[in-house]
Amino acid sequence: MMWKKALLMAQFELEDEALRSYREHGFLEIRRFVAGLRLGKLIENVERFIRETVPGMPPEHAFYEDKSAADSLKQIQKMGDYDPWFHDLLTKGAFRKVAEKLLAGPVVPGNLQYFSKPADVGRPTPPHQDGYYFMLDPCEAITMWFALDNVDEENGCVRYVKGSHLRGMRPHARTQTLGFSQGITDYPSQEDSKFEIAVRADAGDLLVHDAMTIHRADGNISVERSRRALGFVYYSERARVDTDAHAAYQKQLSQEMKAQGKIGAAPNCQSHQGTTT
Ligand SMILES: O=C(O)CCC(=O)C(=O)O
Repeated sequence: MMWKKALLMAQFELEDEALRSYREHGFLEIRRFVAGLRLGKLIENVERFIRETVPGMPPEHAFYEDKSAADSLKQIQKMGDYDPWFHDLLTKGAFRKVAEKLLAGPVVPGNLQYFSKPADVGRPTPPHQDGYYFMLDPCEAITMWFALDNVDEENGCVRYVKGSHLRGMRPHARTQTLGFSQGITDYPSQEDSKFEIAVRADAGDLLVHDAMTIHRADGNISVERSRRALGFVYYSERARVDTDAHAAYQKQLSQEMKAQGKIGAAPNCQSHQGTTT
């Protein structure tokens, strides 16, 4: 398993310029973070997880656009809790090192998620700030969005509002979007429109954003291109979670989703810390 060792051991140096840009803009693009054979193996493992592990997962950790259609899988939560390969990917090696660098110190791995917008049916991601879901004090955390497909405006690339991490938490309220239950109510402001940028990515690229950075994505309007990604969440060790508030929120959310019949394993298909559900 040399390739895996290589991925976990990868030395990744962030230039001072990249750090400066991350602090100023609230996000960073790291091109070809994983490439070649290692990328192929990573994607193979995601496909293995979906084939072998998802069917046995509790419904609140695997969501579908349409519960009766296995190929409409939209989101997986807590992959590291279900599979040692993904546990290692989250907790050891290159992804964690980037988090430690950007958060300037030790981190707590929070979650490893799968985000999919299946061709034609993948719906938009509402504008939000991850920190609103995380309930941290201080709000020091990052999310890394790792592209498994080439993404652009057609299949729903991520859009960031440059500098929004420096302008405070915006009001959020419930949305009808499964997996992203909270969205910013007064979006877009003039400033949002002015500073929003669509970030295209190729498979293997890593996009990193601050927990305060506003981001969203359009739906996937391509009829044939998938739009798959992994999301890695890390908290700074300095951040404290309001665990009671978090647990109460997640319980209520889970009940609402069950009542709407929106979660559960697709019949024909063989946490919440760190989630944005
Ligand atoms: O994949 C998406 O559409 C959004 C992902 C996201 O919101 C995140 O990574 O925090």
